[in-house]
Amino acid sequence: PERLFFVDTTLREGEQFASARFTTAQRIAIAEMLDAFGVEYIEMTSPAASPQSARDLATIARRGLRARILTHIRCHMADARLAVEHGAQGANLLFATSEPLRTVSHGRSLSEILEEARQVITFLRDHDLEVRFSSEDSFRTDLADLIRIYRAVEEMGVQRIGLADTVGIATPRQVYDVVSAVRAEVKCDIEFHGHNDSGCAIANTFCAAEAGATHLDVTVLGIGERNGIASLSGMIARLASVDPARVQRYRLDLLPKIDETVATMLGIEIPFNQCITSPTAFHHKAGMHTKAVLADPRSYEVLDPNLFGRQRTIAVAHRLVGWHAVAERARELGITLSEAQARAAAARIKALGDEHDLDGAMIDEILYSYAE
Ligand code: HCA
Ligand code: CU
Repeated sequence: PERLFFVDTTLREGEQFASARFTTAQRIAIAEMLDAFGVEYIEMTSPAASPQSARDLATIARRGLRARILTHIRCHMADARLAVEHGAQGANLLFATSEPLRTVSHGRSLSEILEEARQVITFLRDHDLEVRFSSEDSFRTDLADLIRIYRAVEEMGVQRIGLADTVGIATPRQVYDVVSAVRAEVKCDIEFHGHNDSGCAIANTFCAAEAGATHLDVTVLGIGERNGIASLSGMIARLASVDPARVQRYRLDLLPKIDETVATMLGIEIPFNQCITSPTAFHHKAGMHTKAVLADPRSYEVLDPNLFGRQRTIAVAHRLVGWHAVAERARELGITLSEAQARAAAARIKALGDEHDLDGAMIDEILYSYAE
């Protein structure tokens, strides 16, 4: 199998989403669902963030999940000690390296950053934690600086370096190029974290994997700061549409429940454009589409809904309906229509649909009128 891992950060990046405030029970439920699904890593909020975050990290780290429990911390000794004390199995270290963020937010030179990093990385490795070092805002960081940092931290003993498109500015091609350049310079694993400000989170994360990234950051529904990062269902869809074998190790049928559960916790609906789990993800409407899908679903479905415990819908209660879809609905009702009858029924539905909204009951009534 390919070396590709999901780092689900719903319990860290996702907690930075506007309406997120998970209780302990909800954090446990999310971690257990993700673990059952099969994500390899679960990233949790730093124990330095709040007392409850610290307790919940310890609780979930002790739970014996298959997924490794990581915590996302600043590259400081104080945070590193807390990560160890609370039982994290790995630490995802972050440091701002781009010009805009270094001057605005941290104001330290690269040499200062690396000096502190050495101490923190050594301490964490001595305590057997898996360590990742990520450059915040990697795509506005000078490439030579980036490579200098990654080579230095690799030499200090990290298992993985991370590239973060913190502001969602990177283009897919740029991600491919930068990750390829970094891939050529380090031997360790590479993580990618992509924000969605310009709508490229999934594309960018996929390009990172194509260029050799091994660890992909996702959250349930893509929640996170602002409009979030790559979603778990989106990345599964992206990989499965290339080759379903790439995701067959996951419990794909659990995806709808995971997305629904987290949406409910957040007080939102699953977005209509969410891959796989949107209510309309497998909804076919226009006559040309429904005719083809009824003949062979692969005509307009790149993903098989059954893989994810979902079903397609063939919509008939609207004016774009085609007679094939009408005939199929009649068959479901046990009514046999001739082609001429199905065409006549479709014409009726179209005319009515021009006048007002339709629903399934109205359509069935029309079809029953042909049954006598
Ligand atoms: C942030 C941090 C981060 C970290 C990503 C990472 C980002 O909230 O700014 O550690 O890889 O997007 O840079 O989420
Ligand atoms: Cu982020």
